[in-house]
Amino acid sequence: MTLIQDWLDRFTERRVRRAAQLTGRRSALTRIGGLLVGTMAFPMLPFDRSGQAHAAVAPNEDPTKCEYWRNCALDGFLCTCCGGSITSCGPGSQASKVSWVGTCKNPKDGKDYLVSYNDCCGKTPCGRCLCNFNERERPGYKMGLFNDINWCMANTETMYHCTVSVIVGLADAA
Ligand code: ABN
Repeated sequence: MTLIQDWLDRFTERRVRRAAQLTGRRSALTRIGGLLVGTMAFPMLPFDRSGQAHAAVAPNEDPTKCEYWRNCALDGFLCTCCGGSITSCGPGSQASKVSWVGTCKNPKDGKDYLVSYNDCCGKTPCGRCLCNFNERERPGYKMGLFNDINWCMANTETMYHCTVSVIVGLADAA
């Protein structure tokens, strides 16, 4: 065999092997394996879930009452009395795209939590369980410090129905 034939042989073999690697069954398995290992790595990333650990409602707590700790800076109707829950709007209404965020102390652990008060929009005012807490509220000249606002303003459906109390995280997490 001449040098050129030898080189051509090796060149062709390399090309054929490469094509088989790219399109063959083994290649597909390798890719699927890589994907699985990749997606399995995500849950190990260091997300801060400390706020969520205290998001569950304890058996001795009543989120349908204004006095329930997460409602400490809420001004509106509790969605827990309006077909929703502490964190969901219930059928027929949608969570506001913007919200008022307050700080409430959880009596169980003495820690301060950021609570997002999202209004639920697109349905007539619920009219049940009206709470009006104004802790740390400031007069209406500064919107971010004033909670007597219909936060449905940025939604397509702007009618106010009720308000949910969603824990965002620990207030002092730096
Ligand atoms: N954020 C509750 C609300 C809705 C309409 C008017 C005042 C307050």
